[in-house]
Amino acid sequence: MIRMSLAALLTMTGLAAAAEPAATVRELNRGLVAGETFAYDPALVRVPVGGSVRFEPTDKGHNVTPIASLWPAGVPPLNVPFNSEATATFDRPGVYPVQCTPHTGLGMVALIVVGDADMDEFAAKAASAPGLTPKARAKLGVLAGAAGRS
Ligand SMILES: [Cu+2]
Repeated sequence: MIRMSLAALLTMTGLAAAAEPAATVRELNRGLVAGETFAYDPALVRVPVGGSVRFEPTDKGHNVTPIASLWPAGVPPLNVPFNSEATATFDRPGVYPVQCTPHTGLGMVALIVVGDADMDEFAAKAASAPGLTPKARAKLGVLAGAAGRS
């Protein structure tokens, strides 16, 4: 019931549900890196244009929201409510940074890279974008660097 209504919601916002997710991002209370708390796993996802990402509330108390100052212009925001599973499809190339509302200050952010994207340009924007906590900004820089090398 929840999944159906959420799928309808995502379709309304232009992010349609997909049957075959290209990637799954788990929401965790403990990151895979020693000492890291509250993390998406993986925090860096690459999908082709038209690819989809499934968000899985492995641990409770997390959500997925856009980092507004870095979200691609003209693309409806992606919002996955707390403790909800959702699949979003990305139809336009670009870099889509997301955060967990209560844990962005602890660096709970992720990057979804769709198609070919200029990671140097994104990293430069992230370095000066307003409204980012220091840990979120630092992690976005690391993720953008990793994406640029892959
Ligand atoms: Cu969280």
